[in-house]
Amino acid sequence: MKKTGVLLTIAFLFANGLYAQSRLSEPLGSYKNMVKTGNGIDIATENATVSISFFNPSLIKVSVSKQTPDNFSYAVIQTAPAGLANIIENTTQIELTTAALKVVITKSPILISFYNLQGEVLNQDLPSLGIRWQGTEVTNYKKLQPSEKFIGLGEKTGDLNRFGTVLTNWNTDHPAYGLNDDPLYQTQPFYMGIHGNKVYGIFFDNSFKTTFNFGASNTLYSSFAADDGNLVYYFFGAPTVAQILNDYTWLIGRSLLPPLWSLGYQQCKWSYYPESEVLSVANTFRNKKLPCDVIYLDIHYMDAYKVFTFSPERFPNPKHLTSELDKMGFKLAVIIDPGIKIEKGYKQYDEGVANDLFIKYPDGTFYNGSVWPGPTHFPDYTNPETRKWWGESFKFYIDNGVVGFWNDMNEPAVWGANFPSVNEINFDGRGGTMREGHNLYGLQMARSTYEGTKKLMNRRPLVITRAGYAGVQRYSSVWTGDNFASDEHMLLSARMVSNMGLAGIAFAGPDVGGFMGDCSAKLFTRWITQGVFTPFFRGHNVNSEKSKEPWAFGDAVESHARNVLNLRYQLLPYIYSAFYTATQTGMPVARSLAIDYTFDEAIYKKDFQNEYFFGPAFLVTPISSEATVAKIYLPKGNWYRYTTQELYEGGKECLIEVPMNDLPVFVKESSLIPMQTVVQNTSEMPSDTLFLKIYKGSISNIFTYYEDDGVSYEFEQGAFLKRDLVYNPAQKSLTIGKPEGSYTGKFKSVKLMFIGFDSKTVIVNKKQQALDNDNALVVPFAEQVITGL
Ligand code: MIG
Repeated sequence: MKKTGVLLTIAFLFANGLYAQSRLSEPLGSYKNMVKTGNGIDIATENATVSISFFNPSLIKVSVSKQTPDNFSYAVIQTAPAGLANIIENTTQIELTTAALKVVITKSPILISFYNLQGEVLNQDLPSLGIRWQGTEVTNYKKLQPSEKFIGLGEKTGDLNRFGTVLTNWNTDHPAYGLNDDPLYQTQPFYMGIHGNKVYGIFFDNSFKTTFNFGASNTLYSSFAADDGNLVYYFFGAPTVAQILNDYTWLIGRSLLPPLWSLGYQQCKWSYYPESEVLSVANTFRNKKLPCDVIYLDIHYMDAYKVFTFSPERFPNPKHLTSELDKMGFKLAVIIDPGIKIEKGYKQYDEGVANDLFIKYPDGTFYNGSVWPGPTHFPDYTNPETRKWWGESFKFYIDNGVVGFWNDMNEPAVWGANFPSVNEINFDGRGGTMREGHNLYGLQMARSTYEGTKKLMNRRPLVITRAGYAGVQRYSSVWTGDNFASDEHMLLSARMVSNMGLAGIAFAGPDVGGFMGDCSAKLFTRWITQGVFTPFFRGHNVNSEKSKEPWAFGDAVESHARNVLNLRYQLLPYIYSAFYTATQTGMPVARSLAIDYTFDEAIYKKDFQNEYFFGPAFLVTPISSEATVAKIYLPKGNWYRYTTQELYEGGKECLIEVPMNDLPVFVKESSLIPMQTVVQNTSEMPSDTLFLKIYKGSISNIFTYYEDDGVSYEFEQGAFLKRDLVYNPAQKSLTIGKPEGSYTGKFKSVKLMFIGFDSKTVIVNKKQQALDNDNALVVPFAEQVITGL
């Protein structure tokens, strides 16, 4: 008895001690030993392993794990080469130096600091907290730098500068989200910190629920935390936002070159049906001469909401529909939800069950959740077999002439909004639960859709997705989900889209006109104008409200819509070239001013934070619907108001008049803007003259002009036309560069349109040539130097 009592007491004390201990946070602890790994080092600490590896001289991976280090990632597509860092160890610290950065790791306790080669701190662990666990939750606390600003995290609401906020990543279907609501549909766990004249980036590659604190409720730190998993982050130390974006998109992959037709205007509604209504919408665009390329079918096209079916009543002959649309120059896109209706005899259900392709409970039974079709199973897109099967299923649509695939509800959304996190998934053979897989579901669905349709079509599909994770731009475009018809939402969408650009997603846009709520004529006017300067340009409408097609707001709005849609189509050579740049450097199409004016305080002000660049030339200053005068900010330099060609001096705020029929858009001095004649859709050929606007300025400028057939993958074999257009003010010259690639191109000649220049003549081929009354001159679109500007 006595003996048992003692043992019980010991057991009690022991258990109690552990219990007490687990109620506190656990630090990373101090250094035990270190090994060199070829591309970096592994440090054993008291409680974990810290691996540091170098992907390039300013891109460093930090991986902290209590268990076995795990290199699994659906985002990262690169590996670390060997030999980039010089490693010096002494009794108190380890120093790793590359051609661009110095990383210092103190030993007791382990703390990591990143310095530039001038010895200035870019980012460092907060000494008092460092990296710590609470249960499975792991957090890295970073010391707040003086006046530090934070930008990033992709598709989030809120302000451009995220200082003072906490943001969470847990992909969520959030209809009519509020202006500061969080989380939404996407997880883009990448941000940049800005302090002094320094900037750095951090990508926290962890797909569990993650939380970023940018100095909220405390004065000491910014932090990033994950519910579980290893603490794996990538540090970007290149000196500019543009270079960091280049490195980030190199690491996780860049945006695809979209089919040219997807850069036109797109019309959507929940839902156009039956076939006759779809054709009548298409006809209306053509009759009214409103350019448009794509029409969408929303969920009512299906038979009982079963994906990979058409309703026999509403769409008895889909091939007929797509061939009629094709004659009018329209492409058809259809919505695809992940949930597969539980119904014996339904092909996708039977195949999914037979081949074990759906998500399961731990006991091996299929998870059954309800969405539009009623009880459904959910494909496990982390299973390579499922991805292959899903991809091949698109043969059904493709045989019917569908070329656009709109992936919805892939957070995944389920009635009740609580997809069980205990559900098990394949994770490409590694295994895992939806607690880790939830934020990856949209990414893997988009991937399956893209890989399948690309293979079947051998032409570029349009893939759109609502949910995603870092890297989604490798497969898909993104729209900002269920927004609302309000000024605030229109302005928010400008921020969200340029924020997605800061996360490597070039092809993004909102529902123009607002998905929910009535849109006023004025709001629609402003929004369709803003849409012209948005990478992904689609009108959509929930349908319980008033119609939102460009003709639904009366004659005046219709005629304005025609003007701006015409402009969108005239700008396609410019826009397509901007997309090409995004595929090469990660420079987005909608460019936050934080890219080029990172250290200009004014751009972060609430009044100006919606402004962004559309491609290299256009500064867009979104304007609310009731405004007749607006206060805008023009960064340093000279600017031309696009519509009036009036010159403005930047580096200050200014008041501008903003009549409803105008464009709140400025052109940066020295810009080059290639344009074409208006077409009603992209299968119509423009005239064979390219229109090149050249804006006088004092800075040299290179525009990378890019063109290809717009639909195939032949550009990968060199079938493109690429050339630099160079304006050099010092030499008063314009150079049309040497063509690269084997594609001939649509344009035989180029009409040079000089804006802001005094000279009435230029020198072409050593000969003086007079400009016409509009200060323009037509020359062959061939390699040459024009001087005397
Ligand atoms: O539960 O398919 O965001 O664009 O029209 C709503 C119907 C499902 C949500 C999408 C929206 C789409 C709607 N969908």
